[in-house]
Amino acid sequence: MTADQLDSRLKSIRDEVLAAIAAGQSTDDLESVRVRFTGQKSELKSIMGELRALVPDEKRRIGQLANEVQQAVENALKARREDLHRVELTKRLQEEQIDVSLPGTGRRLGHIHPLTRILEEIIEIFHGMGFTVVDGPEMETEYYNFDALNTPTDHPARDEQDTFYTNAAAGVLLRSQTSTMQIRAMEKTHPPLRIIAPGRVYRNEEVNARKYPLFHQVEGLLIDRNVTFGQLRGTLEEFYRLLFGRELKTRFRPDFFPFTEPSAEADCQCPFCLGEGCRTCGHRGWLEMLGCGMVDPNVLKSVNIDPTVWSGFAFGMGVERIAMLKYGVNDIRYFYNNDLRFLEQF
Ligand code: 2NM
Repeated sequence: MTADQLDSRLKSIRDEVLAAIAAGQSTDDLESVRVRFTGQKSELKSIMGELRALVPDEKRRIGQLANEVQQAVENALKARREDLHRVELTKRLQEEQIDVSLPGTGRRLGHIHPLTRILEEIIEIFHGMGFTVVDGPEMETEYYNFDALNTPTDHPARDEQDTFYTNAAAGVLLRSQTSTMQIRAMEKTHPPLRIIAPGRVYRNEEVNARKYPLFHQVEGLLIDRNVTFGQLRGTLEEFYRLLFGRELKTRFRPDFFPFTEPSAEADCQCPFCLGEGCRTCGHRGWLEMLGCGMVDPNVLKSVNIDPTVWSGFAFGMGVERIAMLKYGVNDIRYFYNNDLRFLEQF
């Protein structure tokens, strides 16, 4: 090309690029304009190559024009890029605007089930008196649930009417008490021994306000030399005191359990009326809290503990029952219905 042709070509390239830059709608657009018009394979680059063939004067004139075009394109790109960047930023800022004064998306917090809470409280109290927790299977053998606990084969509790037998194997059942764990602990640990066994137990009973086929028990066991009924009383009184937050009298009424002799129901003075009589205690002034007694020598023998050296006391309580008394709940089914109107009160 002649110098004049190059001159007019450069000018038309300049006009074309500047128009393309002005028309670019994004920083991406600008980048492709830049590559197309000023990149290695662009016409501008090849025109620069042709300058060598010109005479010095023309070379200077056209070279200068080429530099001016190059400079103009760069300036235009830079300015347009800044414009577009500002537009894009403003758009983003607008789109991503947040109103910090809006209320947050509330997250509903759950909380501990009332039964778990009372269970933890009971465990904590006995833990403070040196009892450790033992835990074990809910599916048990007749041996651990009945035989080792001195329960004769013809005892009504062993009836299919009362206990859930499984078809896993002969004599495999759902434990009806957590004393199964006391037996397992005594088999493994030499006395002295101080344990509580909290957990689920199962009894085949018709559901009503006070009974549910699944419930929770905490059973306690202390084995040592020369254990007395007075120590049992002291332990239970301390339990009532910490559970209800005040000093309360205890009352024993004779009862019978196959695994203790003598056996008793241990009541405590009603913490709500202090014996005056109120709705919670059914105007009796006393709350029936738990069963207890001195461990039967036959139970100790079944786990090879010498009853002439060792003696002990044991007790067992229904956790639902205690929760009902403490929280004034009059129907055990509330604990299992999962009705939030009930659960949220705790
Ligand atoms: C109760 C009442 C009285 C009891 C007995 C034993 C064991 F394993 F030592 F024989 N554990 N728990 C016991 C005694 C349980 O529940 C009402």
